[in-house]
Amino acid sequence: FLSHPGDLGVVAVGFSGGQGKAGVDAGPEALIESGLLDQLRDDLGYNLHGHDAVHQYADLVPRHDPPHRGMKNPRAVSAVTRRIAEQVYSHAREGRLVLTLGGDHSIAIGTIAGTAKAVRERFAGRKEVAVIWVDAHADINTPETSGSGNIHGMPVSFLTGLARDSDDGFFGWIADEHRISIHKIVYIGLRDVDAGEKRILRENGIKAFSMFDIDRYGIGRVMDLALAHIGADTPIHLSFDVDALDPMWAPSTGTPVRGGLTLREGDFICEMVHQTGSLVAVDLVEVNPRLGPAVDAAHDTVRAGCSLVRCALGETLL
Ligand code: 5AB
Ligand code: MN
Ligand code: MN
Ligand code: MN
Repeated sequence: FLSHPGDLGVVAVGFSGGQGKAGVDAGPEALIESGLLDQLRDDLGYNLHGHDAVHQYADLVPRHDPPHRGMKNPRAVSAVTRRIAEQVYSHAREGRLVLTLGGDHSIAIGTIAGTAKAVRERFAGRKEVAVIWVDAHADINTPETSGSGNIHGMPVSFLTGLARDSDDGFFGWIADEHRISIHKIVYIGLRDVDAGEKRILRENGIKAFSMFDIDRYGIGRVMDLALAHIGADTPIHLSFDVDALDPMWAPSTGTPVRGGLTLREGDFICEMVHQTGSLVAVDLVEVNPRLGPAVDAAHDTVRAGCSLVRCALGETLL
């Protein structure tokens, strides 16, 4: 397993403001306590950077944060994701693979903004990062199409520029260098997409493989098609929402949806992405150890999350 030693930047994000349920901010601590980072260092041989702290960003969360365009906690999420973008960028600029542990999925506004900027710089504007978004949900609501106002359901619309705001305090800090092309995102695992989101996906010709496609073609063909869509020699950011897994494997998450991926299918997605050799960043988000029906729920979910990360970082390939 020491055949791919490399530098790994770790950003542990104890943040839950992109949605309403407490506890998802304890996700990183639970993953780390179960030994994930030790495994990455001792068993996989990575050189870890920035792993000593779980960031809470308390200084960036205002006491009073009323809605803006229907978004909940907009100042906090904007400021925290802006800071995460800087953290991820500074790891990626050093040539490190970046692992971000969430936290709710709003934090991907920061992680992907950070890698998009670093990739543009590294390739002098000749390459753009591609995103593989593994999720039960499309997370592409605009503030106007969202029914909930929860920003964890909107990150892709801000990252693609479908949603914009001129005020720096409300994501106006997102510049062209932070954005991703709508043609370089691929979804896998979708099964709970809002009507407004379906329209956005359709009207923009966005590539998406739903659970229907996985049942019909199998995960192997779906991954071949997903990677073919991205194209070879394209840096890849993998953003994995643990709710893509069936609740049987990942019950402790804020918005579980039945009929999801098996853990093996999730691991396989991560292995295929690792095998491209083009991975530049991984997010694992929406692990909420405070939620779940049974006593073992949190333990199972954390264990599944650790497995996904280890597969993305190359553990299981020979
Ligand atoms: B998650 C919903 N589409 O906008 C919304 O967990 C759910 O990051 C969003 O995928 C789920 O509130 C966000 C109904
Ligand atoms: Mn989701
Ligand atoms: Mn999500
Ligand atoms: Mn490898």
